[in-house]
Amino acid sequence: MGQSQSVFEQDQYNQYAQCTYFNQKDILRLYKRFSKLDPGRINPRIADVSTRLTFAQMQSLPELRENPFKDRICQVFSTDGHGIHFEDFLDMFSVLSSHAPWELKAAYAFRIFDYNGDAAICKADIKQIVRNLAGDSVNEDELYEIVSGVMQESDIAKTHRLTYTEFEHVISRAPDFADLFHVTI
Ligand SMILES: [Ca+2]
Repeated sequence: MGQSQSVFEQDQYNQYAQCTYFNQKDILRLYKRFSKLDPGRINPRIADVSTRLTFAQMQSLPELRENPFKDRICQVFSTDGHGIHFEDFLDMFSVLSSHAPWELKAAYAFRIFDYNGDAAICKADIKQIVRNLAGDSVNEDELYEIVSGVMQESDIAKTHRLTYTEFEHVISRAPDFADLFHVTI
């Protein structure tokens, strides 16, 4: 009975286990969850690494539903920018898992927060981050104050944008940061 449950070849499990923080059992469990998001197209007993879930399907996961950065998380983990196939799904859960080190989460957070993809966190990015976190409770003046405050304090090199090192410094002092990029599977 055990063999019929295996779904992936042993080599495949080994490869996934090497690239993630998961063991074979976790990987199988995640595959079941992946297939459940689109049961009409994905058979939970047959390995399918090409079918892509839509971002809307992904965001129905309780782990993402309430996350203010769920759109960006999907975009960053999507290999093709449009959908999430199983390996993207596995990567995402691995980075968000409690086993992933803070530094890895921080590196992904940098990509997630870099809305315009210029490899820096600029004022426009910070504005968008605060908007996502605070919603309409912050008005334009307050937003301006927050962005200026972050820049004044953290833009050490005075480039009007935060490099990765400067960004790491900001989030290392933000106690809620880890909660945004942490799920339990
Ligand atoms: Ca940017």
